[in-house]
Amino acid sequence: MNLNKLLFLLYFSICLNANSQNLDGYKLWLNYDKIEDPQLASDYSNLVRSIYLSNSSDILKNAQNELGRAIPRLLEKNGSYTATIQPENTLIIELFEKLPSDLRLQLENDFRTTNDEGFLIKTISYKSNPVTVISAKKDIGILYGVFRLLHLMQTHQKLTTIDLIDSPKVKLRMLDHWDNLDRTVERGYAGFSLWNWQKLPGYIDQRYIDYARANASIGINATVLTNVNANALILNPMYLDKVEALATIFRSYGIQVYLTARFSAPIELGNLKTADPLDPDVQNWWKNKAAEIYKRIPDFGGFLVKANSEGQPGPQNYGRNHVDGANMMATALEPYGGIVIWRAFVYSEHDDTDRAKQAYDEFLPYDGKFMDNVLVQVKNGPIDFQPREPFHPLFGAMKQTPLVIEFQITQEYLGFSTHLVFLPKLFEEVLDADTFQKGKGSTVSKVIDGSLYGNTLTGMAGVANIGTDLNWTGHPFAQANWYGFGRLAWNPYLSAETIAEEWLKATYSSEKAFVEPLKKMMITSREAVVNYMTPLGLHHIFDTGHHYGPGPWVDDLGRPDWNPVYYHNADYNGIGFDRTPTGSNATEQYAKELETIYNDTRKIPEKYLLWFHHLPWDYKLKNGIDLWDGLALKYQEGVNQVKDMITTWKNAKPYLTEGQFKEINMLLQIQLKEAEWWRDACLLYFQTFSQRPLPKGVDKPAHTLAYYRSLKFPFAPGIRPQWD
Ligand code: BDP
Repeated sequence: MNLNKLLFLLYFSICLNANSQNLDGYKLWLNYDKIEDPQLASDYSNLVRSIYLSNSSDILKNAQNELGRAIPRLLEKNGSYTATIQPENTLIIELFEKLPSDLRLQLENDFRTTNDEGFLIKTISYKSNPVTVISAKKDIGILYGVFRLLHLMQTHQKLTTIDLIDSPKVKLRMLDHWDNLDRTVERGYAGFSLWNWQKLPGYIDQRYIDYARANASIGINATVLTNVNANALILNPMYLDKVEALATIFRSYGIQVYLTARFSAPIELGNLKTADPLDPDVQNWWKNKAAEIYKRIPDFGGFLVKANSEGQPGPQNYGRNHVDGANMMATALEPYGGIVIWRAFVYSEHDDTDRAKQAYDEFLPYDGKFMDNVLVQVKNGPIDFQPREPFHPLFGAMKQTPLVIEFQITQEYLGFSTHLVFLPKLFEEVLDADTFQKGKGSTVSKVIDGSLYGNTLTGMAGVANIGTDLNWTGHPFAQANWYGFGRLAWNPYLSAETIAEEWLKATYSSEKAFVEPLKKMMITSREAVVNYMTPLGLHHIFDTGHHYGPGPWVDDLGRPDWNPVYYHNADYNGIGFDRTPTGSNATEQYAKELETIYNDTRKIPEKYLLWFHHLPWDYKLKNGIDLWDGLALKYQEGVNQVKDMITTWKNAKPYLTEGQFKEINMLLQIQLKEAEWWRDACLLYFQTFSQRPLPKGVDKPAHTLAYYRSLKFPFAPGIRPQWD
């Protein structure tokens, strides 16, 4: 055999070993690739030599199924099970209350710190033999524990003396699907909706089960099946039958189902003349609807409601307010333990106040007025899921109302499913932000996990990026955003780096030489997108409707605050939105400590500069260069960062199959093209005001401004077929 052929075979076998099981990405981070390291393989084989696992419930059966799926793949042998707990067991998986008393005694103290969904994995001794125990208070904790153990194996951790106790810090860890009944997905870029309403309830797609498995593996325990721009039909018996079928599957993975409730449903479905929340017939309609739903789905989670926002009906149509509406629904759900999640994403066409201020102004006065089973869901920033926003001022300010933070996992404003952007970096920035509302250290995470104000109902929601694409999320790296959202909902204090590393190892390879550069690439990817789309605090300069590509010139939409020109305010004097006391004074909605910093151009972090200030083109940035030059260089930096990402990916080739390499390489090339498009279009447009040349180091635009302005995308994905 000649050397070339030998090298080829060697390369080929590395590729196969690197990722033989998951060529199409369907298996997500639940790959369970064979453990090649002989020592680890032998340790893990010892661990599963004799397993006891009770499987007396559907959830526990699923824990057993997962072990049955994973062990043969990881170790190329089956685990062996005993019917009762035995001294020879190497792995005992059982509820705390059912453990033999000498094991219970050893674990009692640890259990004081776990909550109902938590678990422990610990090596102790049983009848003088070492044994690893996975135990929990409830079945779901056992399932989470099993998934964690498998994750630790997948990521090649030493498990010989494991001692791990973990509980979720947030109660509701929720995916919001913006899925329509016709299976289109609003702002969805990964195909159609997973829910095949036509074939349900009779046909149970394997995907429903795999979706639930994937969610349970990262601790997600709630799913809202339908779009916030809701269709009342989902509440009809025909659809509830289908919802019930999904709920049955999801229940066995510890996931509760929620629905979006269209406020006008009593009119549309119940033939009532009004949906006024104070009308007794309306109240009864919702009470009966709740009874009907809970009869089918006893653990139904509740309703998510978008009301009086972007044309959706709501209590204000009847002269009532958000509290009236939310409490009316909460009353209907309360007997069954259901909850209402009421969204605070509101801004009005009748109000010319800075849009960034409106939700705070409207909702703060309601603090303390909602029923106990109402949570208010607030987007991470005050505008709308932009590549970068300061945190929403309601966090920390609303002290008596539990707030759910809403992140967007689907990349409406971050390059759809063609751009590699690792969102946990964005989520982390928001969660770590200090609101100062109860002194220093009052971070958004502490608001969300309830520790700041002592609320027990807590939640984190992510607008899902999942669809029928074979790999679920369109871009293979967008899987990391789903994964990372789940991990942060479980523990908002995790770092984005830890998450990137976990995901890379579970999905691709644990080789350090692969993980380290790719981790770096993932972490930088978020700053890259900010740089090439909206640097230095710019925001909402996207093209109309579909939000694909730049449209900073758009100035002709129905309401001022839908137009990019409203947000960047570029003119011959300068650029940026003045939100200080000389402008909209949105800074006053933050705690004094932050207000002072945000108002002061010398103190404000430059990443928020143009969010809060309108500044002249020759304003001197911290590095001494003019704003115009700095802005242009930031756009260029974003493009350069994408070029670096391409190089990193090329260097990772030995760890990838040809198919994996090619797929992402093609996507990165598109990302580069679009990053250049953003840079060129925005700079050419802003240059009409700055009237300054591009600084040295910034590439010359490929086309004219007129060309960029002429681009139209009538079939860009993700828009609702009809806007109500
Ligand atoms: C905007 C989306 C729109 C959503 C809305 C919302 O463009 O499709 O309906 O948010 O969150 O960002 O309600």
